[in-house]
Amino acid sequence: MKTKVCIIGGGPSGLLLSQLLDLKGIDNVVLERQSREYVLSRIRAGVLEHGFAELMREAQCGERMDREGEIHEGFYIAHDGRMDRVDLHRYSGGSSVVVYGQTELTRDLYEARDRMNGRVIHHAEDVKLHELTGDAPYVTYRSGDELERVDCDFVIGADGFHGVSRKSIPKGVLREYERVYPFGWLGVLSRTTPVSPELIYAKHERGFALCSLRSQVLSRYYIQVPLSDKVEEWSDEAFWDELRRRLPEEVSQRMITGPSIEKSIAPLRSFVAEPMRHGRLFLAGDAAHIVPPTGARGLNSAASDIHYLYHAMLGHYLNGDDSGLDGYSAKALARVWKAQRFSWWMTMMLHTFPDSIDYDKKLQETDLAYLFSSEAALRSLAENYVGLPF
Ligand code: RFL
Ligand code: PHB
Repeated sequence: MKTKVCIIGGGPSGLLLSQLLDLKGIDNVVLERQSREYVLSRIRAGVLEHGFAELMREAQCGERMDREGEIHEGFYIAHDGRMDRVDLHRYSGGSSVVVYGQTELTRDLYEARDRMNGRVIHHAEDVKLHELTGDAPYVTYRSGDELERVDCDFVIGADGFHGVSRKSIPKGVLREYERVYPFGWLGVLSRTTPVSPELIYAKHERGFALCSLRSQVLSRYYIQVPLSDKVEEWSDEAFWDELRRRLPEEVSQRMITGPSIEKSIAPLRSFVAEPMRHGRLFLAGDAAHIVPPTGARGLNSAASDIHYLYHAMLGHYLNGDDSGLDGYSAKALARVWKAQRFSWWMTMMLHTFPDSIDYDKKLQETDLAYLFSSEAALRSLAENYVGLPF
């Protein structure tokens, strides 16, 4: 098979780029290892920044998001038994975020690809990237017993943290920066009315908790747990009890609980791979960088990569201008590192660290005290949370 752009990974990054390129007549193929059902069963992000929402609209995929997504103009930080609100709208100069699940957004992207007869190949096994530094790269994969080959101009590695693309870059070329946190998030999705119409990030000595939502009838909650915990060890009842303990009483009293429809543990990690380009391979999204979910930046950072990559591809194919492609890695990384900094800061401020000394705890308290006493600090938080400009 021959195409212009071969995209590895049919998650939100890969599908969004595929859709945007196709709308401009740039032929592409998406190779996804899993089934569509599997991809759509992953419960992940919930908060989209303005720039991402715009990109979805540009991809002609924003209709349901605009209809069903919720605009959030603020969120709460619960600490020391009280709730402080971060007024995003006020402190970001009128901006907001959209609460719309990654699952729904990915479904919208798949449906858009279907409508345009986009080529998304599922169950692509054993994907291998070849001749990335030459003029004629190609990708091979197995489909059942058949070995298939895709010849292309460019390969996009949008295959997430565990994908094959980043690993195809020689060790001597790639530099990796990583911080692994000594805890994970246990998440529960339940068909219950959310405890709060706006998100609550809760700092508590027993551990961090987050009250989020997908709609006014679908709640998403998380609690910080040790890495040694197994999801099977957490009954629904134990989860709700622990969540309640970590919230201010006025909140836990009005918590409506119900059976979990999904329950999983995600480890927390910060990770960046540099550079994000190797020859004709370009990395995007989780394939190149991971953040702990505390700042809701992961999917949003993927979106900014796609924005840069999309415009770089337009430059190449429509104007014969390669400056976007040449500048991609540096431009994307500059923004990626700012999302890293913000996510790290939110994580450090709000979690309980098993090895922290009294001095560290005092600094955490002071971070919060400073935040809610300084308009400059609130502006900085709001500016980062609603998303820095692309
Ligand atoms: P994905 O979603 O991992 O998709 C990659 C796809 O590539 C496929 N794949 C392969 N395909 C072919 N060959 C191979 N060898 C392959 N290896 C892998 C995979 O099957 C998959 O379909 O990466 P992408 O597209 O870059 O998207 C990134 C986002 O998924 C991620 O950043 C966010 O979910 C992070 N995140 C959040 N981000 C936000 O912006 N806001 C949030 O509120 C937010 N909350 C979260 C999150 C992530 C979480 N977890 C579970 C890590 C909450 C959680 C709990
Ligand atoms: C979510 O709803 O899954 C969610 C929201 C905000 C975060 C992380 C996850 O910071």
